[in-house]
Amino acid sequence: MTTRLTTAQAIVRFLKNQFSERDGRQLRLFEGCLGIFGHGNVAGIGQALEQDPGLPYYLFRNEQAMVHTATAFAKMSNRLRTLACTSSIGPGATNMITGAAVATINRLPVLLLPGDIFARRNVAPVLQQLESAATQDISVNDCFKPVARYWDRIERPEQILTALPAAMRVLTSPADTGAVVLSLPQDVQAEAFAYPDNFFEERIWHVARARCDAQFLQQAAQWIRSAKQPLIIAGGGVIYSEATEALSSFAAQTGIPVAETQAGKGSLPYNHPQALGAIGVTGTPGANLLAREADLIIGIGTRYSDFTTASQTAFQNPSVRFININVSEFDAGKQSALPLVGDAQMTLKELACATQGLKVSPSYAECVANFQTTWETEVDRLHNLNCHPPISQGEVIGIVNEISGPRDVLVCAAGSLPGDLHKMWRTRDPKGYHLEYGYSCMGYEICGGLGVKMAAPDREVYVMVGDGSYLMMAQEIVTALQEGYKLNLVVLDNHGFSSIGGLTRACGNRGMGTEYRYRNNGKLDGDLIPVDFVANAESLGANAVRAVTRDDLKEALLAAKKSPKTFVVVIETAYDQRVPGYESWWDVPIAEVSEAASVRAARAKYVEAVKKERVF
Ligand SMILES: Cc1ncc(C[n+]2csc(CCOP(=O)(O)OP(=O)(O)O)c2C)c(N)n1
Ligand SMILES: [Mg+2]
Repeated sequence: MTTRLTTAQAIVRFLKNQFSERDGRQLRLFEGCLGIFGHGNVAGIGQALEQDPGLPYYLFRNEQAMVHTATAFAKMSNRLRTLACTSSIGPGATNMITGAAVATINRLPVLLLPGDIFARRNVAPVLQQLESAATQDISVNDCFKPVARYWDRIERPEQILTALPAAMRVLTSPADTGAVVLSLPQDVQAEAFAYPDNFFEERIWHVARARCDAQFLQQAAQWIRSAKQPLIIAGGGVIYSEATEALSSFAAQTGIPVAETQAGKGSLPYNHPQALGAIGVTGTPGANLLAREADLIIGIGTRYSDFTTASQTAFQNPSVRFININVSEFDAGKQSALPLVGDAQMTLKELACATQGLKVSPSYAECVANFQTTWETEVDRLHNLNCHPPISQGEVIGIVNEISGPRDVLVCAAGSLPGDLHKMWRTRDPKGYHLEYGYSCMGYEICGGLGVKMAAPDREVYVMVGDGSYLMMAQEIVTALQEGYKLNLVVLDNHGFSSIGGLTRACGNRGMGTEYRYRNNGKLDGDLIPVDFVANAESLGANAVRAVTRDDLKEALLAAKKSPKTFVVVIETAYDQRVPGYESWWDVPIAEVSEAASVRAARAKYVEAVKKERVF
């Protein structure tokens, strides 16, 4: 039996019948399709979505933003669900490239369906087509190739019979997942074909809990038994695998302390006896000092980014060894580790059995406990600096943390906030801390918050966003209002880039181009440019208030909590009242020659610091 459908109609019918399953729990793989229509998709995918409401359509304002929303939705769903994204050809398509990179780098599944130029070719160049004198087999959509985990161009309607299952496999593979791009030429979308009916039957994609090699597991248990100062680094994989309880009992059973990456924050509640908090460039003193001395690192679900390894200066014990638990062979092999290629939850449970009776020494356990107590005192200090307005960013974090509920979700991505949040945010729920820090993409915050809210409407979502990121991408506030998803947005206005401003000064420079100022005598050092973020948010339809003092901020956040509609709190924060770094370093190369003495001094320090970088 067959049914004649257009390629686009067949794609929509197929997508609404896909499910994921793990641990007996079945979910719709695609909760809907986000999009912006143009001539490259409106008569194809657009027609199909209008005809078949089984895959709900959500109108967005910017294609990059809609991919971030889909990515955040997938992250909040522990990669078991996602959203599809449809765009027109040309700029609509290329606007999605940054979003694809965010998804792929963070190992999160999104399905992108950019329109493409005519397969038929006779009417070329069509509006928005990139021409090449050397080939007709190229379009701007080829730019997706390096940022996609699967890329295909559908030149004939029957190609989706093999392309879609391949795409689904990648999306539901914990090891291979990322952005999947199916380029859909405008004419092919509208072409009909007699598709076999069984292609559209409900299909369940089982997400396996892979078990690692049994011999490697025994070897790992031996290494753990002989270690004197072992340390666990929990990455995003712990949370995606829903291994937080297994990690909590393994840490409690063995006494091995746990440090968290940005994606792994929330693996343990902040007050778990073995929790050391953040590690790396934006880490706590306890995590970083123990990493420096550790003789064994157990990395779970981590990519070992430079922020985690402090640009490979974090692990200074000459005989340090690594055990990596990871679903991806690629990540498991990093740091020349003993690779336990498998699911985090499954492997942790097996490792707990293999290390029964093992306990770290009492002196090591005491050291961990001391670090924890001292750190909590430091966080309290930073939360309560009581700076005169403008207040400090640390105080804003403390107040938002205090007013948000234990199951609420904090969302952020770029600027100086991620580092301060990584250190200071007291996470109480495995899904309570949502940082996009693989690509640290300015603009992810608000549309990412929308994706989180779509995935978990029963939780309050707090988006903390710098003025720079807000100015880059705030327009999806309109989409949140359109869909009735309520967000709590906190805009921290420090008139520019506190993060990069601090960085450029640390490199010996004077901060050119890092504050929002008028041009004055040829330079960007005039008065501050006042931007009325309250009026801006109100003009988009949100409720908005300005807070100045700590009390104002508390009052505004309580009003936001009660508000049924998206609520924006704007607060000016001190540009240079920063949370310090603790026992870490980040490799940002300094000019080797310069006319400025400050740059030469920074270079001299840099040359020394680089010597600590290790190759494993
Ligand atoms: C899309 C994008 N462009 C540029 C950067 C580099 N960058 C990182 S932080 C930052 C400034 C962010 O400003 P703001 O949001 O106001 O945060 P603040 O630094 O003031 O905390 C820039 C430009 C980036 N991460 N993402
Ligand atoms: Mg700023």
